[in-house]
Amino acid sequence: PVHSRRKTSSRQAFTATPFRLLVLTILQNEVVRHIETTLARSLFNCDESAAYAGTALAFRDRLVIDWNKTQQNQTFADPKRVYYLSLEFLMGRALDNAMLNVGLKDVAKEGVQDLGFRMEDVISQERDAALGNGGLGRLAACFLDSLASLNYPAWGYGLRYRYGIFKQEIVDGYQVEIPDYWLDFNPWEFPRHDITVDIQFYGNVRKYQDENGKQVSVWEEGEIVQAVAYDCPIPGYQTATTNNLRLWSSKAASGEFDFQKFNSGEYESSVGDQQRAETISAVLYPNDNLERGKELRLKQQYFWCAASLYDIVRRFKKSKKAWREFPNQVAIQLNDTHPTLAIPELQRILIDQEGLEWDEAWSIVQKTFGYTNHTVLPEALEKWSVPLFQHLLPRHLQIIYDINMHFLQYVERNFPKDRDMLGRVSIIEESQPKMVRMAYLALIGSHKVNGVAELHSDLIKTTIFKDFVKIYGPDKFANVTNGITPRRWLHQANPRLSELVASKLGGYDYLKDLTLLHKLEKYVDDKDFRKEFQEIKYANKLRLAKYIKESTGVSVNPSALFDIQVKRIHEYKRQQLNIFGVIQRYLAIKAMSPEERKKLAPRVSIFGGKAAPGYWMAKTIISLVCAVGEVVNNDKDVGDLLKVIFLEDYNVSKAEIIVPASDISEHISTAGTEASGTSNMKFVLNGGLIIGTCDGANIEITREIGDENIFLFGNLSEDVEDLRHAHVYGNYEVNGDLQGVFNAIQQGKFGDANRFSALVSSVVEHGDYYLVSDDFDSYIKTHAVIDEAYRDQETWLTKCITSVARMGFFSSDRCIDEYAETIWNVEPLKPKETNGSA
Ligand code: GFP
Ligand code: GFP
Repeated sequence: PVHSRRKTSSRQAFTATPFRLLVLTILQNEVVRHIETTLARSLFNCDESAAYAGTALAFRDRLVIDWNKTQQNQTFADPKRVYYLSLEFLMGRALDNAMLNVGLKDVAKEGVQDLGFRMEDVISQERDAALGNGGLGRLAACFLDSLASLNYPAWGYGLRYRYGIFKQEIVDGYQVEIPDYWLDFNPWEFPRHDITVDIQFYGNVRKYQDENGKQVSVWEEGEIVQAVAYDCPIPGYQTATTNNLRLWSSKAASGEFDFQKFNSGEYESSVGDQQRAETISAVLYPNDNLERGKELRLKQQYFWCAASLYDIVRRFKKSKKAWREFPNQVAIQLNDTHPTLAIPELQRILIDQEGLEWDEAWSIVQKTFGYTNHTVLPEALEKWSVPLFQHLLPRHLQIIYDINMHFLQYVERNFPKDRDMLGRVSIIEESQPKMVRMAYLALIGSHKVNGVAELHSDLIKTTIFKDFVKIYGPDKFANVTNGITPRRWLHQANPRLSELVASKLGGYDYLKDLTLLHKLEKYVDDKDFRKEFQEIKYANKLRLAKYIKESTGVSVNPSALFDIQVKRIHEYKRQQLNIFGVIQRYLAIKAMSPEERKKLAPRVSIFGGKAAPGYWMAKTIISLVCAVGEVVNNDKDVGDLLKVIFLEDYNVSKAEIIVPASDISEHISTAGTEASGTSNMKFVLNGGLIIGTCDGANIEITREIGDENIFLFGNLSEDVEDLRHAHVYGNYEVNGDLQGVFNAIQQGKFGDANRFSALVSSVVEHGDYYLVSDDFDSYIKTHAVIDEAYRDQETWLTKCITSVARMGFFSSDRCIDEYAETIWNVEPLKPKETNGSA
C-alpha cells in the first residue's frame, strides 16, 4: 500500500491467473524500485508524475533488452537497411504505445491501480514529443511504428530539438506562442556521448593535382560543430523488433567554454561559441509552407544530413564490402526536400574522401536515394540562395554545380530542340540572387520520386515535375498513398472500439492486417453490435465534451452533431471556409421559426490547430473562430443549436481524444492543394463520416468506402486554374449567402470588423486564390444534406460501420510494404527470440 488515494484493489481478479499475478508483481516491484532508487522518492509522497516516471522506466527497461537484441541481430545479419531521414518526427507520447506494443497494458493498468492511481492520469503526465508541425511529421512517426511492427531493419534520423513546436495559448482570442521545453524528464532517449560526429561549416575549398595528376578538392578551415547522438527505442507491435530513432543534438566541438576569455573576466562571451553551436538543434521551425531562407535552417539541414550520412557510411564500412554494394545495403528515403543535402554530401564523401570517380559515385548516389514529395504549392518548394550556400557550404555548392552540369548536358543531348527546357529544369534558378532548387536536386539525385496519394502523384507529373517526366520517363515516378498506424489511431485512441472489433473478428490480428476489418460488414445489421458501436461513439463524445468544458468552460451537448476540423491552420486547408459556413448557420438559425429550429440537429463546430507565428492570415482565421464562438456560445436564443469551440494547443495526445469523438470531420482544401491528408483516415477509422473536397486521399477513401458514405462537395482540381483566372481583382461580387456572412462580419457582429477585413478582402478583392466563394454554395448545401442525414440515425450508423469496415487499405503497414517493395527493395528481418516483455 503506497498511496493514500488508493481506490479499489483488483488483486482478487488475478487469483485465477498465477502467471499474470507473477508478471504483475514483477512489474509493480520494478515500478516501485524506480520510484525509490532512480527517482529517489519516498513512496509516501509518490504523486502521479512519479508514478508515470516509475512506470515509464520499468517499461523502458523492457524495451532496451529487445532493442539491444534487435541491433545485434541486425549487425550480425547485416541486411539492407532503410534510413528514413526526416526533419520532423511527431511522436506524441511514448508510454501508452510502449505498453500496447509490449503487450502488457492491462497488467500495468491493474498494477498502477493497485498503487493507487488511474492509468489515464499516469499516462497523461507525459509530455508530447512534438518534434513536428503536422501531417508530414506524424506520417514519419506512423512509418517508424510500421517499420518496427513489420520487422524491417530501419532507422529514423532526425534532430533533437530542445524546443519542439511551440505551445499555443489563446489570449483574448489571439494565438500566443509559448516555448515548448519538453526535455525536463524524457526517459525515452539515451544520450550516446560516445557517438559524436564533427560537422564542418563555412571555410573554403582548395584544389590541387595529386601525384597521379588527379584533381583533388579539400574543404578547409571554417568552423566545427559536434553532433551527439540521442537514441530512442521504437518498439514494434507484438514483435521483439525494436528499431532505433537517432536524433542529433549540437554541441560546441571543444565541448567547453573559452577558458582564456573566462579567466580574463569576459564571462558572457566565454560561452558564446558553445551557445552558437547549441543553437543549431535548439528549435523546430514552424511551417507556414512558405520558404523563408533562414541560414540557421540550412545549417540544421546540413548538420543533420552530414551526421546521419557519416553514421550510415560508418556502419556500411564495417562490412568491408565494395562501394558498389552500397545501394544493396542502404536505402535512404528523403522525407520531403529537407534532407536533400544528403545527396551532395554522399557524393562528396565518395569522391573527396573515398577517392571514387564521379560517375561511379553518382550512380551509387542515385540508386541509394528515394524522394517523397508532400506538396505542389509552389511557394512551399524549398530554394536556397547561392551566396548563402557559397558561404556556408562552399564544397557542396561546387558539387551541386557539377551535378547540374552533367544533368544539363544529358538534357541537351536528348532534347536539342527545346532550348528553354534547360532553364526550366536547371537546379540553379537564374534569379537575383541565384537560387538552388532543392526539389530538382532531390529528384535528380534519387531513383524514385513518389507522391503521397493518387491525385497528388498524378499532379506532380503534370505540374511541378512535368519536364522531368519527359527527361526520365514516367517510371521514375511512383505513388504511395499515405497510411496511419492502427495501433495508435484505433487501439490506443479508441480502446473500446478496438475491443468491440476484436470481439467480432476473433482477436486483435486486424491490428497487424487492417484489411481484416472487412469482416465487420457482416455485423452491419447486427442489433447488439450496432448498439455497442453507437454507445462507444457516445462515450467518446462525452469524453470530448468533458475535455471541452475543462479547457474552455463551454458546456456542449454530447448528443449534438460534433463537426471537427483539426489540423495546421492554413488558407489552403480552408478553415476560413468552415468558419464562414458556421456564421452562415448562425445567421440562418437566428432567422428560423421555432418549428424549423425543432427540426435542426444541434451542432458543435470544433476547431483546433496552430498557425505559424509569422503567418498572419492564419492567425486571423483563429481569431475569427474565437470571436464567433464568443458571440454564438453566449447567445441564449441559439442555445444548444450551435456551439463554436476553438481547442487550444492541438497536438498528438489531444488528437487521441478528439478523433474518436467526431460525427463529421472536415477535409475541405481547395482541390489539388492537399497532397493527401491523413487525419481524414483517422476519423473514418474511428467511425466518423467526413465532408471533403475531391482532393488528396479523400478520393481514395471515397473509392474504398463508397460515395454513399462520404459528403463530397466543391470544384474539381482540373477546374481550379480556370476558376482562378475567372476571378477579377477589385470588387468581386459573391453570392447571397456568402455576402450575408461578409455583411455580418463587416457590421461588427463579431467585434471590431477591421480585425477580420483581410479575410473578406482576400475573397472579394484579391482574387480569391483558394476559391472560397466558388465552393461556398456547394459547401453549405452539403452541410444541409448532412443535417438531414443525421436525423436518420439508423442510416447514419450504417454508413459509419460500413466505412470502418472498408478502411483496411489505409494502414501505414500497407504503405511501408509498398515502399519496401517498389522503392527500397528491402526485406523484413526476423527477430531473434521473443521480446523482453513476455
Ligand atoms: C548498433 C547499435 C549499437 C549496438 C551495435 C551492435 O551499432 O547500440 O551496440 O549495433 O549491436 F547502435 P551501429 O550499427 O551503429 O554500429
Ligand atoms: C503534408 C501534406 C499532407 C500530407 C502529409 C503527409 O502535411 O497533405 O498528408 O504531408 O504526406 F500537406 P501537413 O504538414 O501539411 O499536414
